[in-house]
Amino acid sequence: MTFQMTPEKGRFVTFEGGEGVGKSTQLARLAEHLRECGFEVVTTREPGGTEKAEKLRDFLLSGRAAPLGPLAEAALFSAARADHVATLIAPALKRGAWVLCDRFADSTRAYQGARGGVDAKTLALLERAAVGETRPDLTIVLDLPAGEGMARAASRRDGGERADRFESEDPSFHEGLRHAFLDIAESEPERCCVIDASLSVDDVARTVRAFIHDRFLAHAAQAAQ
Ligand code: T5A
Repeated sequence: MTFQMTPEKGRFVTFEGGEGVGKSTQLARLAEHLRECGFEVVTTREPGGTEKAEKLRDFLLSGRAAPLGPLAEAALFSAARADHVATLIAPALKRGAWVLCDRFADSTRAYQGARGGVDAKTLALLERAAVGETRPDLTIVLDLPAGEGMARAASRRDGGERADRFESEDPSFHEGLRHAFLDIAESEPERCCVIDASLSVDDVARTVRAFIHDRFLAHAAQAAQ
């Protein structure tokens, strides 16, 4: 189905969850589907998405920021996010594009907050400064037992690649992350939907598409008739 109408403003969809749950895979599948529907789609990721933010990504994921502690890491993720929002995300939304982002502010809440121990008030201040009004319209939380996600992430890495800063954390850290994302989704049900990521790639993609159509496109299709 092709949608002839251009939305009055773009849609901002984020994918969240633990390591290896299938965020990148599902983001690519949704982007393909939305492009087939006739929309402009911008795909991006965090940390990263802009030249400056990608430099911070290298620093953070190499583990060189780890000795500074979770508060400093949260500040660096937020600095990368501020540039990403101002330079890429907000302008794309303004011109009516869909922006699909692999991780966003919920990852800071889960990794540096729930697991790193940075207090919620401090994180809320950093989030407000970095994100402003550019908040996701929908966050898809892919849910999978941590062991399965870590096994998927390990099988994706080629022989020489090492686990990064956060993949190297112990299993209890990753199981805690899973619950942190579920807690976020439970606290903001109007923004978040949780999808069982243990299903096949095709089944998860179908479920994601169904959420997108229910939330955004059913109304657009009716209006276009
Ligand atoms: N971080 C990030 C913070 O600590 N704070 C922050 O604020 C932010 C933004 C980013 C790291 O930074 C941390 C979190 C992360 O540790 P990253 O490299 O972007 O690092 O890591 P991830 O986001 O975890 O990305 P991954 O690539 O590891 O996982 P994905 O994207 O969830 O999974 P994907 O799609 O690459 O799939 C992994 C493997 O599983 C297969 C795929 O083919 C692939 O081989 N797969 C499936 N297999 C079976 N069934 C399915 N349904 C499958 N779906 C995918």
